[in-house]
Parts: sequence; C-alpha cells; structure tokens
Amino acid sequence: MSHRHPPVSLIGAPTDVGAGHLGARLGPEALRIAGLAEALVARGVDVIDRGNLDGPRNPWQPPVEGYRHIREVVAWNRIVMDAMHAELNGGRMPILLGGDHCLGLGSITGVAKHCRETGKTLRVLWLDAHADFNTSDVTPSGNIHGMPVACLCGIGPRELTHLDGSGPAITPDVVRQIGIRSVDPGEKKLVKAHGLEVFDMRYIDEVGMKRTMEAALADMDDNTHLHVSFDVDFLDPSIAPGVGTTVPGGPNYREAQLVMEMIADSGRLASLDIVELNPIIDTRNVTGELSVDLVESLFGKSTLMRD
Ligand code: NNH
Ligand code: MN
Ligand code: MN
Ligand code: MN
Repeated sequence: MSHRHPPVSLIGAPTDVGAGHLGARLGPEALRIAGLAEALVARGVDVIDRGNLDGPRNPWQPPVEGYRHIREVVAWNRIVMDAMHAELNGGRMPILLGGDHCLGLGSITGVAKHCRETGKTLRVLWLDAHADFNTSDVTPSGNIHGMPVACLCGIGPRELTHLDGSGPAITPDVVRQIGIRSVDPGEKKLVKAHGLEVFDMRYIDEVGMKRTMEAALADMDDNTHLHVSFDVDFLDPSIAPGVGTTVPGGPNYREAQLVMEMIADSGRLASLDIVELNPIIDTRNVTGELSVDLVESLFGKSTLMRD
C-alpha cells in the first residue's frame, strides 16, 4: 500500500531541559547528519528544514518542589507549540526533532489546538519505554520529560496543563501507548486511575506486534489526525544505545519496522515527534541512523513485496 504524503517541515528543538542527561540538545543535528531530509526526499516527499528553534539554555539545576527547570520547560514548550501549530495551519506535516520528551507537551498541545480548529479527531500514539505520566508528587527524578502525558491530560501544574491558555490539550482516551516497560510505582497508580490505554511489553510478548498495532490503530477514520510521539528509547537498547534512559526488553528491529509500516498503511499520519536521541551517549550515530531508517518506513518504504 502506498499513500501520498503532505509536504513536511522539519523543526529542530535543541534542548535537554526536561531530561536527566545532557546531550539530547544535539538530537536535531544527529538526525540531519543521518540524512533525515534526504531520506524523505527520496520517498518523494516535499521537505523543508526550518532549522532550529531558539529557547533558554539548560541551567542544570536540581528540582524545585518536584520540578526541574520548569520555567525553561514552559518556555521551550510554548515555542514548540506555536511552531507545530503554524506548520499545520500552513497545510504541512510538522516533524519535531527533539530534544527531550518534555517537548511532547508543546508539540501535542499545538496539534490538539489545530484539531479543535479544524474539527479533526486526534489520536496520539506514544511509542516509549516509559509512560511519562508522572507528577511532582510521584516523580523519582523531577525531570519533566517523565511527565508530558499527565500534563497533556490536565494532571500537573497550571503552566504545563494550560500551555495554550485554554484547558488541557487532550483526554486520556486519545492516547495509545506502545512498548512501555518502565513505570514508576506512583505513576503506575495514576496510569490505572486515568484509564490510559497501554500496550506494554508483556502485552506485545503475548499478542505479538501485528495484533498490538491493529488494536492501537483501530477506530480511526478519514477525519482522524494521527500524531506519533516517538521516544527513541522505545527501541531495544541493543539496537538503539543513543538515549539517556535505556530500558532492556524493547522492540527489536523487525518489530519496530512493523510498527512504522502499519502506521504508514493507516494513511493517517499527520504529525510526528522524534525525541530523546542523545548522540553523546550513542555509538557513532547508529541510533540516529536507525531513527531515519524507521522514519522511511513510516513514510511508506517497505520491502518490494508491498511497494
Ligand atoms: N520515569 C522516569 C522519570 O520520570 C524516567 C523518564 N524518562 C524518559 N521518559 N525518558 O520517556 O524520571
Ligand atoms: Mn518519553
Ligand atoms: Mn490551526
Ligand atoms: Mn522514554
């Protein structure tokens, strides 16, 4: 199956203010050097690289009242929200090059705003080893990259839950999480209480990736805006070592390819985050190159049997 894709805009957000390791600020450049734009052009996609957004530097301070760098996180996320929203308004598909996963907050808030304005139904696929559903009370680290899903659903401090000045961006039923295998004890209670749909690794082991993706992509239609938030630590660390918080037991290369191919086949992909890539920790940009390889599948590259 092949689908036409709208024009794409690459948006770099070089920051690690939400993370516990320095280096994700170099993610956008690692993805560019791995050939992201060229790979999309080779798929026939019209690509503009908007370059990098500019935001506050990482002050590298300890958490205050359960949040690390909240001011800087808010500033970056406002900038990202506006950039994502502007691209969608202009009829383009934004691809956010993170940066750490706190940016999923701004990205999806901008996407959700556009969906409200255009009457689209938003579906978010959250590909991650982690649920990112912490709050200041239960976070083990204070790092806000562990909190964006909770904040998007209205759980958290007002400056994060009302980033665009209105209400929370989404409700938990919008989200499908895939690949989850590290959830903190207090976070686990919250995930259950809010009824988040989580296809964790145990589920994937038992049911297989094909049926997992069929479930995660079910009930979409022509009016669905599908946003994929791809935390690179979703992948097994044996193939993707270049992230700050590796967790063993993630999807292997073939499973990850199938995830991307099935999303491509849905024909509904309308915006994307690629986050948490940390080239400082990587082995010669292999994780950047793998990310580009997977994005090619996301844009319809598959083996000759189905082209
Ligand atoms: N759950 C941990 C925390 O909140 C780790 C979060 N790290 C991530 N999330 N990379 O995707 O600190
Ligand atoms: Mn994450
Ligand atoms: Mn709009
Ligand atoms: Mn993660």
